[in-house]
Amino acid sequence: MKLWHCYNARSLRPLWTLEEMGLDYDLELLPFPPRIYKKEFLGINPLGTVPYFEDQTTKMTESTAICHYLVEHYQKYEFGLEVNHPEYGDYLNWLYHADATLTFPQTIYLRYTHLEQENRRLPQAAEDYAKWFIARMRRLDAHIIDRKFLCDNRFTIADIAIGYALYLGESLGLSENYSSQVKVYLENLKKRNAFQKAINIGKDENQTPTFN
Ligand SMILES: N[C@@H](CCC(=O)N[C@@H](CS)C(=O)NCC(=O)O)C(=O)O
Repeated sequence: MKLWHCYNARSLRPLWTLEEMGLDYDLELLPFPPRIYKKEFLGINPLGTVPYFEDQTTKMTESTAICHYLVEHYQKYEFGLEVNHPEYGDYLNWLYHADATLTFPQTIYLRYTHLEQENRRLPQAAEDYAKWFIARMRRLDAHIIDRKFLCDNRFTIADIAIGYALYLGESLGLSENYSSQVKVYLENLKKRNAFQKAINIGKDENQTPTFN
């Protein structure tokens, strides 16, 4: 298996998952954004995005889908839920919610506050999508109030998928508006050994904006 990763990018989801599962993998670290600083990467992944992942003939570009693939393909159900589990629908919903609902508005915020050149920055768009992100956390706020983990009272890749979105929001300076229960949930996830290992991979070579 091989994963292409940029420090702090969404490829942290599969990297954290690989570390939790103790699977063997090769890693290629890329400068961010690779489409500018590592143009040959476009020959491997024409989207130019990370994560990019290969496992024999399997080639994937969606961070949460790679985590899901690892659970299913390697039968690592201690990190996921099987289809006949009563919370399976909820589990899938958190997996999709993580990127489609929570990470998406943050990328607009990031683009118009940090990544664009000064003269193309859009404070109004950034502010609106920061509010959008916080408003979309209502479902998580209600769900996590009496839980330590999202599904089945145990750690799963749903926590990795959502936890990364919360970690990115924190890196962007948006976490002061998190509810107290979400702050506690995120702090607990960040204490995990596999997370601590994964977040430090590539730190020294990092060319990614720090976001802070
Ligand atoms: N939906 C994809 C999005 C992948 C993506 O857009 N990754 C960003 C980094 S977080 C990227 O590679 N951006 C580089 C670019 O847009 O050139 C996922 O969840 O993995």
